[in-house]
Amino acid sequence: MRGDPDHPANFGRLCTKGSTLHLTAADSVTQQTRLLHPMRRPARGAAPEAVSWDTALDDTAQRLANLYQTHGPDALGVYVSGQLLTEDYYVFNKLVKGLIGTNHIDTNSRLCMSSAVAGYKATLGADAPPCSYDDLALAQTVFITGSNMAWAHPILFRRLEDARRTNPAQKWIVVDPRRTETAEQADLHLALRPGSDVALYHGLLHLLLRDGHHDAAFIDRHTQGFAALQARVQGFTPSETARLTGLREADLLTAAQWFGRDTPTLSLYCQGLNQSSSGTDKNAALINLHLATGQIGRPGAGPFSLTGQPNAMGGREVGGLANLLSAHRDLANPVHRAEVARLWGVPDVPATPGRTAVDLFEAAADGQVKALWIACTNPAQSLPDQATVRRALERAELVIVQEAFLTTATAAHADILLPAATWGEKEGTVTNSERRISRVRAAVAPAGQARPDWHIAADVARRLAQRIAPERAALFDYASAEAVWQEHRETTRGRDLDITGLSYALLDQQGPQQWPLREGQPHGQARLYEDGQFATPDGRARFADVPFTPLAEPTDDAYPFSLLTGRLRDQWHGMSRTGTLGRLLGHEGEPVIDIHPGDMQRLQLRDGDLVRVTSRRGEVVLGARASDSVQPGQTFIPMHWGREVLRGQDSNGQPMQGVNGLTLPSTCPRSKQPELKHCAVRLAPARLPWRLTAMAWLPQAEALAVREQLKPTLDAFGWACLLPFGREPDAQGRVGLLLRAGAAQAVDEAVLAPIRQALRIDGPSVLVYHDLQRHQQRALRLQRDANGRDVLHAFWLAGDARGESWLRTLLEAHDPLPMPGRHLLAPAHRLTQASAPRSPQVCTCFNVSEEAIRTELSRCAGRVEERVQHLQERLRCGTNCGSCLPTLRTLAKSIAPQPLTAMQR
Ligand SMILES: Nc1nc2c(c(=O)[nH]1)N[C@H]1C(S)=C(S)[C@@H](COP(=O)(O)OP(=O)(O)OC[C@H]3O[C@@H](n4cnc5c(=O)[nH]c(N)nc54)[C@H](O)[C@@H]3O)O[C@H]1N2
Ligand SMILES: Nc1nc2c(c(=O)[nH]1)N[C@H]1C(S)=C(S)[C@@H](COP(=O)(O)OP(=O)(O)OC[C@H]3O[C@@H](n4cnc5c(=O)[nH]c(N)nc54)[C@H](O)[C@@H]3O)O[C@H]1N2
Ligand SMILES: [Mo]
Repeated sequence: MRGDPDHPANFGRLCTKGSTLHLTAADSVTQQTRLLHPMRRPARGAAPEAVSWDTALDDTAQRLANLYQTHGPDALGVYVSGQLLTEDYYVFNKLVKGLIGTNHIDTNSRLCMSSAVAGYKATLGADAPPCSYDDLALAQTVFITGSNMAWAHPILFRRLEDARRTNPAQKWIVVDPRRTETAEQADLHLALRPGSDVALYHGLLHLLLRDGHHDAAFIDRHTQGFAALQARVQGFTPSETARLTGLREADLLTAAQWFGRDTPTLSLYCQGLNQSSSGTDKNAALINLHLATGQIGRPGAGPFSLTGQPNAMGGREVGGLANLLSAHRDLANPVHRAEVARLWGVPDVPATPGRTAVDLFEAAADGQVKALWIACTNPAQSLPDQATVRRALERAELVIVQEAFLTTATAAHADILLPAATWGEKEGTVTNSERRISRVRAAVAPAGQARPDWHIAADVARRLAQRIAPERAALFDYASAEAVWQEHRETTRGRDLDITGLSYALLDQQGPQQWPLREGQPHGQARLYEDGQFATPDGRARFADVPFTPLAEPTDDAYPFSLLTGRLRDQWHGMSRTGTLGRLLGHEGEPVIDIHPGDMQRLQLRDGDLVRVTSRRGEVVLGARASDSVQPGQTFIPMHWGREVLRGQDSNGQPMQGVNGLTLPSTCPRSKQPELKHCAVRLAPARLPWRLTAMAWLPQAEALAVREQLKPTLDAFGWACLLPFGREPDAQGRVGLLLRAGAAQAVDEAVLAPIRQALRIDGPSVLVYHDLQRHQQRALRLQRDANGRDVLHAFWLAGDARGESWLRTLLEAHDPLPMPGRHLLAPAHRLTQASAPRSPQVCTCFNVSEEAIRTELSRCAGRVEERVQHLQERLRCGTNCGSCLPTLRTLAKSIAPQPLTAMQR
């Protein structure tokens, strides 16, 4: 895997997930995890069986047609994804609105960007990020809010680091309740109270006006609605704002001063704003600051919403949401509906807005929506309030899952599984945050019988049309992805995102282009609104006079802790791909919840203890970790930990649903984006004294299949997690699998024996110690190396799992054992002695451990940047994707060089 040095967004840089793609797309992984052919489940709960494409497509179309004829078009719901290519998205949208005749198509972008869309439209008049990535280098103040760029947009963050290196006067303000790696590097970190953004932005506007840092001429000439907002922010005095946000007045003053400088100010923001019951207001209140200071439409300035998924922008462009139509048209607008109907060659498109993501699944849980067709998203992991999602998937009469991987939580509920080709196997286009359209090309053939999503959607559409509206079958006769794209291009004519000047050929010849790019124009537009003309009927931007509203679910006596959720550096959402690789689990290897050290103490928790996290909707058990990156009263669980990795039975005997079993379905009233970032929880030590830890090196061609085989068993425990481990495969190409579980009482041998067998910790080469009375089992799989010495290949500690860290060290080292193997069967408390846990991995690309970095740093003095450079030269860490640079810098700051000993000198 190599980046494209000529691509104007990344200049060849890749993140850890991209640079390991050749490993996660390797045959050994694909054969065990990908959905390789169409499948159908003979009955709910039964294993799915392979069928031909023709059978799968006919069956899908027939069952959709039956439900359509019995219950009408609104009984069908389609749920797609910002990871589809623009062409895929376009066909799905036309299929639902132009053929079925319902607007029940929504996407996971509802969980991601819909507040950004609503915020832009409410203020600037159109859903268009006005900035360019080049602005990162031109800004003098960078206001990063609700974004952990260092982890979630690492390539852009590298560009920002470059910018500050070139221009040391550039100031970074980071607004985040947590001290993230992004916040660590800020010149000013505003650790605001969760959900208090609107109060903060109003408070900053108050100060900007008070100190005369606003741009009266700009307000006068190019905006509307200032007076009402001005009246509102009068109340947001520094002391009141400090009270509402929990910030210091002095910090508010500094932030206002830096924001209000005459030099360009750029805001970068993401889910800390969007995923909120006041998501639209948060977005709009931030944009207010740019309008009031005239910080928009010029180089280095503007409100720049960072897009989440690779093609969330493309999805917005084709109007693939329940309230939108092609090319940024609005469903509510009869003229827009007529235009789209004409373009598609259908009499009309339905007027009633469709159900949005959360609502769609609630309607399925209530029995109103009977069919769910889910493509390129994993709602049984990523939607809030999983108990409802589960009911929806169980109650729906037909669940179609169009996926690349068979291993997702949603696939387990599918009646029909349609195998999709994935990135690198398909043709099309995507659009990034700076409105830049890139071509995506196939590098390899699709795995198994997988097909491109647009192709599958068009195939189903034609078959469905034959059954419900034969005259419309021809609407889906596309010869290629390019043909789909050309139709999409035509819908943009005369719209704000007009791309009539663009073609696949032009993209191939001249590389990625920004929209708008109208017919006859030589290139696209880098910045919008440079002339102060906004996309509103009178050309004036609108100030948003929005109230400050508290969180949907504030903490209280019953649920006293605030739970925040977000991303990890090396994982992608439900982990269908990234979770297959031990190397990507080197940074964060197991599900844990971050809790403030003071709270840990009060709850009598120590690092690694199990904690039961309970919200009004569900509970989950996971390890506790003391961390002062969260404030007292706050906790953090990465969004990735779903049922794919974290399982077990809750205290009511129900299967635990991962982090989103806890989160709540409240949404922003305007954008309908759910408040995935916050809910109220209570914490208690989880009393599961019986423990199991097993780690095994297994043949690469089997390990992931073993994991799939074991998953259903894991709900027998009170808590269990099952993950790959190991930076590299061992010398024989084996990869690691780690199982941890806990239970209130000793677990039956009938449950345990098949697990041991699956992990190959049984048979003649295994040393076993069983203490039946105390329910202790210890077992080791050893293998003789070429020199006749024993090497540890797997261990199993059940009952009492203490001592595991030492065994783990031996197992990961692949070294011959320092003592006879039977000594390792000694009781746990003796094993725990002398355990030296392995140093965590810092650089994923070059596999560099923290210990190696500490050693190297102890040998070199100098300024932080010099020491980091030294590390890069010596160990290569941080020279590929750069994701570990913030950590390297932190280490370089904190580890003092050791004076040389006489001998070294
Ligand atoms: N490694 C990795 N990168 C990714 C992804 C991934 O899965 N893994 N996913 C991609 C996608 S789809 C998306 S949408 C983006 C998301 O990118 P980000 O939004 O940057 O990532 P998150 O970690 O979800 O949330 C950002 C921060 O919001 C903070 N926050 C929580 N509540 C508040 C609040 O009330 N106010 C403010 N100001 N901040 C708050 C959280 O503490 C968190 O640090 O990442 C993209 N990039
Ligand atoms: N608590 C909490 N929950 C969250 C968030 C949070 O911050 N906190 N963030 C939310 C956000 S912003 C987002 S974007 C969502 C993401 O949530 P999801 O969309 O559920 O996440 P992914 O795991 O990316 O799901 C994409 C699926 O598509 C499959 N796939 C990959 N390529 C293809 C393809 O080409 N075609 C098809 N058909 N399938 C393919 C993958 O295997 C994967 O299962 O999660 C949301 N949920
Ligand atoms: Mo997202």
